[in-house]
Amino acid sequence: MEITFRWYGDDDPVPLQYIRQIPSVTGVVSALYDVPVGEQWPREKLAALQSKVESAGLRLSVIESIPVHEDIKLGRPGRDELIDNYCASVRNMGSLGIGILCYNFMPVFDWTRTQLARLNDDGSTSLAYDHGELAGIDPAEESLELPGWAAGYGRKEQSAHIAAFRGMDEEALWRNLEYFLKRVVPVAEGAGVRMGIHPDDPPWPIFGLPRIIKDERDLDRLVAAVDSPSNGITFCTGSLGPNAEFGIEGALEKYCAAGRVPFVHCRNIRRTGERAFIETAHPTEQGDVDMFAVMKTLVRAGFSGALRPDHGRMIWGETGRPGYGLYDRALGAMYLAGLREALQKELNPAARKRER
Ligand code: DNO
Repeated sequence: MEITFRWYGDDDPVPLQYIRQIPSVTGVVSALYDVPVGEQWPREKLAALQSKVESAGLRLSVIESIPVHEDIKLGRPGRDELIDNYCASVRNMGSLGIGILCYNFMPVFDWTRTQLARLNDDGSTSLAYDHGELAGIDPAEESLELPGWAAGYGRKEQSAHIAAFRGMDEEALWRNLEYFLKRVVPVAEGAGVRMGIHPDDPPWPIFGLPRIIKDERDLDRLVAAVDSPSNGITFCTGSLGPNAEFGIEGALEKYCAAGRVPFVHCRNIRRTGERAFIETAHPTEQGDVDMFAVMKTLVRAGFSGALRPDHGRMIWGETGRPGYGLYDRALGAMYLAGLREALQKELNPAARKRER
């Protein structure tokens, strides 16, 4: 199991050198941020990213994400060409030995929060979500700044997309996801790339748009859509956790046993009401996700994929990209590394022997 850290490229206020200094972190999760959505990712650009990461003494372990063009999600004419481009990008990743791809199939908006800096008692700030507050937000409003706001599309295009998805039911979105997977997954398998869909975040519909990767039933349907180890899940505890009904450990155990979890996002949240939560520091006692149980499930399963600390709070006066500062995520990485060592030594005597 490799501990990784997300890096947003040269514009990231957190340099690769700092990531290298976090004990136990060996892998980087990144992407090409300057290729327009829908176009092929050139192999030489990916290779340049990879060598930059490697010259900092790290490994480019995961691509998060190659965005899926809205026309694919809408099932519009033209999607076949866009899917061909997607396949070419996946092949290029694979040819460079980058073996994990995280992607999502959320219409228009990726992850969404209603507060970017909610003040905690200790002076730190957290990302937070309250469905009641979202009801008062008009996504066509220009002054909004939400972290998962669809980048890469102009306002007009975005409003047109919203209108198109509002006329679509979940079943139609499923059919478009299945169409996409049936074409891309075999290519990924051939290229040695394991794809992991990111669950909808939060795990319910927002702004009247359909969302389909919310719970265990959805994840079951996803893995059944194409029977391949390359058709997997990015198991994000903080996206699935806001739904109190979701049994994190049971589901994680099941999908790991099926070989469908290439990548894990460890994020803790505290539910603060019906469809409301705040993002907390990583340790179990800080939130509603039992991080010890998550790590125990992974160690027991012999998980060999990548995991990363997910969103952190802003602490020690840090400013930066919401959820993606250095300090709290680095603390998260250390905590996860501590759990991993303790669990591996307890549960895997062979590893303990080697340790001596
Ligand atoms: C949020 C991230 C998501 C994720 C995409 C994957 O912090 O987990 O933006 O990268 O949903 O496509």
